[in-house]
Amino acid sequence: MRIGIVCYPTFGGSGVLATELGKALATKNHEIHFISYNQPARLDTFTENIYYHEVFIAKYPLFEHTPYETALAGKMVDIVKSAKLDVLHVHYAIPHASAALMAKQILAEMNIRIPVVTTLHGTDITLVGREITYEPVVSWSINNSDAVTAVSQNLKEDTLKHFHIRKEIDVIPNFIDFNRFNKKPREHFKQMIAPNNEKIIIHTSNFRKVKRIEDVIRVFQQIQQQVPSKLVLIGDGPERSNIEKTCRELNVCQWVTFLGKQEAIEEILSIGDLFLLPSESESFGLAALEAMACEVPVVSSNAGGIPEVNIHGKTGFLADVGDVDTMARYSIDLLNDNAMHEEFRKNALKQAHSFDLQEILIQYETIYSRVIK
Ligand code: GMT
Repeated sequence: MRIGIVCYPTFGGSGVLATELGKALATKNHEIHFISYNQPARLDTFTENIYYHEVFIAKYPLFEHTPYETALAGKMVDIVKSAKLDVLHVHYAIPHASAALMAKQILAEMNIRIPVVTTLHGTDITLVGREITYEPVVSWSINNSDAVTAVSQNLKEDTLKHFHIRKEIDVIPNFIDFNRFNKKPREHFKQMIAPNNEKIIIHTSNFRKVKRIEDVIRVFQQIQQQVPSKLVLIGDGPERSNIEKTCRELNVCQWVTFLGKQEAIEEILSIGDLFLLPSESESFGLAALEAMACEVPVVSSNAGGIPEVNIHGKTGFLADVGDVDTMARYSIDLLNDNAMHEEFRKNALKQAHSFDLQEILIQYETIYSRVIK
């Protein structure tokens, strides 16, 4: 199939997932055309069957805000025609889905049929999409897409609850590529971070408020008082200076390492003993899945779709959003009990296998075939 993938090019979960999906589809001989305003972060090497088309946004003094949606729709029209695409798969409703539907209508007038598959990722539904000005556009885009997928059952339910939806929504969860995400022997690296064999706690995100990274620091402070440990923070974003401030206030700076944005997250996860994800809202929690694939148990909040990934008492523990004390208690118990920790490591890996890329890929291919027919 010739598939157009529209996504955000940034490090955020939806862009990462869309890029990895395209790369995997290309290995199965599909022709993939990425359309975005920048080269997607994980599209960093030349790969056969993959093309990248940049959306150029013409500037004009009249525009206080550049009309990205219009430029994107125009680009989609162009690529559908020139590359003879069979399907457009847009990731994140705003503004990708409505732009794709505009392109679809323009193409229909040229007697070209292009089905649109929309994948909902989370904040397009749970946060920004609910804004009173966006809601009617998001509802309309979902109802008029040829197929709609949500990355968790919880996100599907949230969508049905908060929008006016007539369209069937398929749940296709996030996936993991085990060729990349697996526990690797990285003793030298562990030695560098934790020279006295301290436990290594990891959090990775885009450092936005919704991730509640201050809770990560508060949980870690309590862990540190009971268990010799180090905290490794991967990523960057708007909350960075607040987090540094919290570290200073709680007097934990000496045990916290900020690694910034990292490409090879799996290398760092490989030396982890525990992953923390206390998010306020999380449609799925790809970061937790990546940790579990590297055999790292997870202590998380029970927000959104996280309980579909992290199983309480098996692969880690869940607590209410903001319940730092309970998260700390679970973490300390787990880190102090070698047998339980070993069992949770194995369970985490086993659970991660239920989200194997190869299986999930087939589900997307089935949807493409359905809408192309
Ligand atoms: O939360 C992020 O880090 C980015 C965000 C996005 O919109 O790109 O990720 C969302 O999509 C991911 C991939 O489907 C999910 O795994 C994340 O849970 C989801 N984030 C939220 O719902 C907050």
